[in-house]
Amino acid sequence: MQNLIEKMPKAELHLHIEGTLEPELMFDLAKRNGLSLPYDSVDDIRAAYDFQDLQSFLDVYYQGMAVLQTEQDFFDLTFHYLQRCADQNIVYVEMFFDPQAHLSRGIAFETVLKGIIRAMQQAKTDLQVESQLILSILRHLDEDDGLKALDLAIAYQDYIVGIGLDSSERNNPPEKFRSLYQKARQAGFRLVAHAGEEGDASYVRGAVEVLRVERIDHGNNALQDMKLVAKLREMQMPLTLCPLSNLKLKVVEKVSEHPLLKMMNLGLKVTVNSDDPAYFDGYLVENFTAVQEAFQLKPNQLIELAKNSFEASFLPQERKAHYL
Ligand code: ES4
Ligand code: ZN
Repeated sequence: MQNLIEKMPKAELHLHIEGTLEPELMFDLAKRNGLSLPYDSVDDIRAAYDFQDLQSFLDVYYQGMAVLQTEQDFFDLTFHYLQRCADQNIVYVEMFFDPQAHLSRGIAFETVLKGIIRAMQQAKTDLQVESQLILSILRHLDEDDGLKALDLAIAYQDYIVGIGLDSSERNNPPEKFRSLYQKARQAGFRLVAHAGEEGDASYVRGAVEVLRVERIDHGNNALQDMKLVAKLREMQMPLTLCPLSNLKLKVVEKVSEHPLLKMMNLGLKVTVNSDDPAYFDGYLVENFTAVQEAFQLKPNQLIELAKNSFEASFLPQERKAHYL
């Protein structure tokens, strides 16, 4: 079973590149940039990754990314992650990045984008790992701040496939970004949004009906509304589930209480993803292993999850077909 999980070709669709910053690299970059960290050692950092909820994680996540300053830093971050992909037979990945979290620290958009893109190009030739970028809007900031990020995405549209929505969910409902998503849709971006991680089912409904997304990131709380579930099934709306993230942020108490199997049995199109693997104790293989062990998934179910990851991707149809 472990062999199947490791060897089958997989796509990852819910991955924050800033959430792949391992403590070792955080220390290296802090040293290179002459910054001091509020931690004494790598072990000290790992010990601090004890989260109570989404916000307690986000506070640490935004602080961690302060070490990312130069184009080379963003290259190193991204290339390290894409090397992990090669190790785990992840052949295709759609990565989120959070430009507003860097712009607010005085880091230019071009610095961030150039470093990430150079790593993506090198990984394609050297590692045979393909990737695309999704610019994610920070929902705790106002829509005008997001619109500035969207304008940058439009200026560099050749390098960015889609627009997403992340950060603190509660009290920042999808409706807050109605105009931004309309503009992004008119510009031709693919659309996704985090919804139903800590927000209730109405946040998932809002993402689908108001933002008109093509994919929901998380979506756990959709199960509170069975009419919505019927609609998601009808639409075959993909949900990018993140089991170890949900465990670490106490969205679920145990992996066995994760909605993944219930959703599969309801006929929903679900995928397995790692979210912020450096913070949540596992990359994609570890997420697959956790749900296989919790639910005793059969080989055909593991294969279905891997196929879903390609089907739900923004690859062109003929490229998807190769994996289905
Ligand atoms: C995130 Cl787990 C999660 N939820 C919402 N926003 C995020 N940004 C990075 N990780
Ligand atoms: Zn996420």
